[in-house]
Amino acid sequence: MPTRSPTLTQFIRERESSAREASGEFTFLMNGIALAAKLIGREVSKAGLVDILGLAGRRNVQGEEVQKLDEFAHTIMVRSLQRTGAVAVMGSEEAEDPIPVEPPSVCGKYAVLFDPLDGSSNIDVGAPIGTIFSVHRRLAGTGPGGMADLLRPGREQVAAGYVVYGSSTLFVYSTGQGVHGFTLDPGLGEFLLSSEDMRLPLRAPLYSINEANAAHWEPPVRRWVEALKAPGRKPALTARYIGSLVADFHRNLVRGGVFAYPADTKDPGKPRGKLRLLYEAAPLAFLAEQAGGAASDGERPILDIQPETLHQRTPLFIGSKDEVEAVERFHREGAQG
Ligand code: P6P
Repeated sequence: MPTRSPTLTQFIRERESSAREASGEFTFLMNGIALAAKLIGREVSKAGLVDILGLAGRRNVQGEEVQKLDEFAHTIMVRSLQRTGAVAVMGSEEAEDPIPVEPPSVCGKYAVLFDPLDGSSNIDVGAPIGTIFSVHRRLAGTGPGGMADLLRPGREQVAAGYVVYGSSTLFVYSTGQGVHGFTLDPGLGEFLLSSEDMRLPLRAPLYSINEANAAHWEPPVRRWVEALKAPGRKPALTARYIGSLVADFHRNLVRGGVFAYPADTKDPGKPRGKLRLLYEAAPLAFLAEQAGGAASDGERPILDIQPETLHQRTPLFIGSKDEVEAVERFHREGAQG
């Protein structure tokens, strides 16, 4: 008895076969990501039981302590993508350099960037964490891909999505034909369609920002946040901040809201803020625009930024369109002094 809701694979085949070459390579790619999500989710759900909590005793390219689950998630993503036969090169938050797909693995036509386990600082407190992925078609050529296939503006993505490992495991993606959400049925081991064509409400009922950094923000950001909290504002906003980008973004996609991680002067090593462009901001910006929202670095759409380095950071304002447009206005006014 087929399930009433289509599985992720069935949905992709129904939607994608009309929209791209019928090679099925894209379906293999998405199945590979979904398999990695199931494997990572299984370990995340056991994190408290198995000795994989705590630090792996080394620092990643970002200079951050690597949690053992980060390492596991990275390895699972690399192996699963290599085995799809659909990928030419990968970029991972956990790897300084591009990871070309080389024989005996079969090289495919996609370049994939990912944050294997975002929000990992929340692993040992049971808060939701996630995987974020961004898919480009490789530049012309065959054989293993390289950095040029990865350093692409977000506008060129052919797909993007994320997985939330929370009270349930959710898989949300878009190929430019709307944003669709799936929920893992652990008994079946399948992601089943749970939210078709998700839309971001225009007005934001909530804002999500780490106000502990307020003293380090640029003046336009401080003025924007003060306007969000102004007495008499209609509708009054509430504040929600989980400190896990995927969880904060997903809540806003479902309820409406705006999330911000601005540039700040707190860490001289991170003048452009904490979040990364290629495998955090750009994929989520793709989803936000697909859902009728917006994403900006305060001055221009995230999707229009031409990346220069694999791990470059960017300020991020993302979610309900009205508020993203408002923060850009504050930046323009600020520039006029
Ligand atoms: P802060 C998690 O470590 C992360 O990279 C994102 O998931 C999250 O949005 C952000 O950092 C939280 O940073 O400085 O507010 O703790």
